[in-house]
Amino acid sequence: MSGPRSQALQQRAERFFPGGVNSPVRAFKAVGGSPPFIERAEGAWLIDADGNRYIDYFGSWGPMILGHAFPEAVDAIEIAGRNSASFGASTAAEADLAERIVACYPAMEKMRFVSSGTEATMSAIRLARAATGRKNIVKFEGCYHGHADGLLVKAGSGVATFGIPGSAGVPEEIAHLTLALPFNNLAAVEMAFAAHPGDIAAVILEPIVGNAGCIPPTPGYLDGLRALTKQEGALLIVDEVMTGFRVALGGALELYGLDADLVTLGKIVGGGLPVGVFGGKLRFMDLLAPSGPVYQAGTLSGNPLAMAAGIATIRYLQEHAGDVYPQLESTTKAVAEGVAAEAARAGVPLAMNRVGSMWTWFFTAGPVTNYAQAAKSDTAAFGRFHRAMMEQGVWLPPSQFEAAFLGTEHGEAEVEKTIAAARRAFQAVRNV
Ligand code: KE4
Repeated sequence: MSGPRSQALQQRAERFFPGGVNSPVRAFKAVGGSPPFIERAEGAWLIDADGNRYIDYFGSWGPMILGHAFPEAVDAIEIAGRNSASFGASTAAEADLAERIVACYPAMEKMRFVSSGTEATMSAIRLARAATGRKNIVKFEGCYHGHADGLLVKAGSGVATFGIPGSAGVPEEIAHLTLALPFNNLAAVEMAFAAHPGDIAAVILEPIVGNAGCIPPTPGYLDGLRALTKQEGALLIVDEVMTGFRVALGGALELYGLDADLVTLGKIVGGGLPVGVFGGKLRFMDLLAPSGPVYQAGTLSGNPLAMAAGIATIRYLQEHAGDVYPQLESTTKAVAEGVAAEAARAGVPLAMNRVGSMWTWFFTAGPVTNYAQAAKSDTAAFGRFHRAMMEQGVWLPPSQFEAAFLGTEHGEAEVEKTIAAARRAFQAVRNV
């Protein structure tokens, strides 16, 4: 339960912002309780306006892989800030970061910086439509790629029928250009291409779903999508906004040896500052203005403070990848499996999916290999668990359908505290 100062801040915020927040998930609607307001954070810990401390397992929704207030990023932002926050003109720092990105993502032969993941995926789709002269897009249920109209789409009645608006304000005409298919089901994609031959511009996916909770690709699925899109002349857009630099230095593309026509990045690449990136093969990227006819622009694209934070973060990950990723793997394995063991001991049905340092405890027996199976989770039980963990100073993502993350500053003390808190929290889950 948040303290009196957070509650007062929430009341003030509700005067200015719908729901008192600037992004819906922060409102805790899915888990109940009122959201604490953060005053500062350090390492693996958040400190709220009432001085309460929490172990942070969402890390700004991914970016804080090196912990909060990572010293080299803080220093870099401070130095850049003294030279002015923004120029609206080119700087060396943009290519400095791009050089580091392309070293990790060779598929990104050229790229462009934007200020969010939404801008990155929206722009990648526009490029794909221009490159193919086709209008339709395939996405997957449970995958979230930001809030551009064409991506806020729910599955239509049948696999081959086009989407229906997933949000008020999205016109049917736009939703009908998107086909939402079940993840981890290649036959559904084959059927869609058969039903719409020569009409599908691109397939966009989270290579490891994070936005339905963590759902890894089944063996062969990604390679199957790559082969199918190549055969059908459609682009494969791999959205690594969440998985990029998270599951490996080279993201899911490195982990699964996958090639992509276009790739999107965000979150970690900006070190916590607003950065999105879209990039890919030269023949597509050179269609982009001012080289080609596809328009895309942004006042703060390549912002010098964001570049500085991104460079400091990616440089550290590149220089220490041999230690960072094994450490993240072992810490995450310990906490994810330790909590799952407590659920089993308490007789609470739980399916745990994990890839590296992104994972989800689904409150269902499982397995969870697609959104329909994830949706069987007992979200009320997850809500009770979330509230009981918050009361013990452990802040999980406030939704059953989100991935949890940890960073290099999470250690044994945090793991032990989390498992002990879960032991007590599962009692709260059961005793209703
Ligand atoms: P942004 O526009 O929020 O920077 O990025 C959109 C986006 C694109 N692609 C993937 C795979 C993403 O996960 C996201 C954003 N992720 C959510 C959390 N699951 C952002 C948190 C929020 O919406 O407040």
